[in-house]
Amino acid sequence: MRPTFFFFCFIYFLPAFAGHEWNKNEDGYSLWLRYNSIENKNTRKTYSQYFQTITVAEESPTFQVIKAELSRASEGFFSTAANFISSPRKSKNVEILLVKQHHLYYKELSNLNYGSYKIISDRKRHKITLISTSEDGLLYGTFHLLRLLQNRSSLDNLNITESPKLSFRMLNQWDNLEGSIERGYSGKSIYNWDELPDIIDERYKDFARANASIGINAICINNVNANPNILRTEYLEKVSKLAEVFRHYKIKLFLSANFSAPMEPSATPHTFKKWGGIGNLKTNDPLNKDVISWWKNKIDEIYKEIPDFGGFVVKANSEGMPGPQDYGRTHADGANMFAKLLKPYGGVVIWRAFVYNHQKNEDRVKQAYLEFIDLDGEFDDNVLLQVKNGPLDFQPSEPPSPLFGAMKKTNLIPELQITQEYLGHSTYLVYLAPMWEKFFRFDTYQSGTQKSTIDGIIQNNRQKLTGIAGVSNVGKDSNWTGHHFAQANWYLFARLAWNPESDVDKITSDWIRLTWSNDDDVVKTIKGIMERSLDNFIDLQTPFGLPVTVDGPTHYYPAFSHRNGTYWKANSNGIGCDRSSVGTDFVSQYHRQNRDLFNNIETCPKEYLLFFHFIEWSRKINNKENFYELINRVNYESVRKMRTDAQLWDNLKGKVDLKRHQEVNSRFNKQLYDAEQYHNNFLQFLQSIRD
Ligand code: GCW
Repeated sequence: MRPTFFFFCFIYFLPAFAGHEWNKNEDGYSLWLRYNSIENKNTRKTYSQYFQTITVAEESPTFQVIKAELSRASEGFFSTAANFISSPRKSKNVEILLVKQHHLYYKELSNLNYGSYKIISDRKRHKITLISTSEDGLLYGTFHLLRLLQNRSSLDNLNITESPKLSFRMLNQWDNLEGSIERGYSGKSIYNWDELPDIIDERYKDFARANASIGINAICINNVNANPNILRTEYLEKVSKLAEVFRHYKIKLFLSANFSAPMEPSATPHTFKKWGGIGNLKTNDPLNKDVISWWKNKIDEIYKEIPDFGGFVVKANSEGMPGPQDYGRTHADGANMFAKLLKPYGGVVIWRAFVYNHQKNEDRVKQAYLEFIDLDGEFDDNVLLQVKNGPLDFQPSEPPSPLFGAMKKTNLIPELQITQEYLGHSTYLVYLAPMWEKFFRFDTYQSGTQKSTIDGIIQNNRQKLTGIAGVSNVGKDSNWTGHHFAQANWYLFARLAWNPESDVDKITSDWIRLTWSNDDDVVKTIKGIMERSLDNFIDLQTPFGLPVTVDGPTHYYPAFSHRNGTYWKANSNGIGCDRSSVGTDFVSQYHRQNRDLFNNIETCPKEYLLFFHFIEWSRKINNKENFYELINRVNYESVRKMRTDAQLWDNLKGKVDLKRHQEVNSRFNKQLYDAEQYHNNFLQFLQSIRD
């Protein structure tokens, strides 16, 4: 080829490729906040007519955040700087308004939950009005509006009203002070404790921004297996810097508190030479007056540093953590001690219900209920009891915890796990939407409530202290979550936290459009891969709801033989765990309708079959197969289906950006290899017990 011809081709085709989303080698850091250039000329023209001027009449740190976001979007979409004006009288085009009492929409908006907003547009005047009674609402509304441009929706004649259904939409980070993350698979903790409070990493802001963009408004920044040192004065100075960053994004900071902090040495000679502000008491008894006054001083100190501090998350008397029972007190005694001290500041205590004891001669899945049911009505009204979605421990397939139907007088908030502790870490592509959707729609049959499904129950708490927590999957990896697709679980969690009744299908499409592509075929293919991924995973690792088949330390590698006899058993007759009324009788912790459903092998949903029943290998399941044949086939097919989906992804080469495409491909390769091993381990195990 002659050089001039080559040069001509290069120049000629360059513009055609330059604007395509898939031509850029993105690393995933932008998450779903990609404001790529709008290629379609008509769309670009219509959108830019709306965006010629933007009226933001108020000034505050959060308004600064809003303006920065609009500027970034304007640069990205139209390659022009945003044109802000501050006088509403001259207002044209986009107008961002904090409504005051006399305003037309004031009444409507103030009857809705805090953080609500409206987006209204007028096509003829090319005018979009975003209004709310709070800065929070305007922040969320701004991201909503930009989402419409990102997924190329029409901006004409909008009439959107959005209102968050839960008040605390919270992330729990299991980050340790030395930089590791418990059950984290995407690098180290984002917090650089050694550098704080002097150096404020940009990532803190980007993290807050990402969370605000999907409505998260509370973050507990340290592991529930809490290191008491976070309560030392020197750490609180660092924490307050993070709270400052979060505040502008309307995020409240929470801390996990270690129940034994009062007894910690106030200063240790080596590590905390000049550090103080903690401990030295002889007891942690929550009814002891010195302990109470120690916590009071600590809480006063925290609020002096962080006036909008959210409160504490407490893991007590669970997996070796200290708690009130060490002193013969109840969980309510412990929680209420904190609640009373936090109340004057408007703080809350989030008490975890994840308790069990291997020493007890009782089916582990029954223990949390037995521990808490008699305490219903005993908790102060600023206590929120945080209950894991399932009664065992974040399994790929387990029934909802019976506590959601049972506790009537306690503020309950569910805890979901975004990080994939039991779901293939950040190696497997597993989209958790189907699990969470099923959880929210589960009917507890609790009487006396307007809506007895879990999404209804959790909206009914006293004084609107409602919420939900998700165990974060964020780390220092360049794409935040290790696997590019793990971003979807973070995104989906937050959107469901905003409204657990939302249409999951719609949110999934949104995420794909914002993160990968607006091409309908691409969206359809990716959605299929995502939607099938959980079932495939369940069939591979926890077929028919057989819980915990992974090894102890990693929760990743197969360990069927080792696990046999813990939460289920298998022998030459069959496999599973009898939790029916003639077994451990766990079923009786549910209301009658569910008890009957789960109790009967014929009606028990197949995804929970081995969770509730011991099934004989020879049991005929359908016309062709007995249970042994069925479980073998299902387990084998899971790997085959994963392979098909990996191929579908591979076929998208050239339709999404190259670097991310390749990175997902290499994770798929590892997933397929590991899945094959898992399947083989299962086959060997079956053979060994049937021989
Ligand atoms: O699932 C188990 C995890 C622990 C975790 C615990 C909990 C933070 O294996 O790593 O500890 O649950 O939720 O408290």
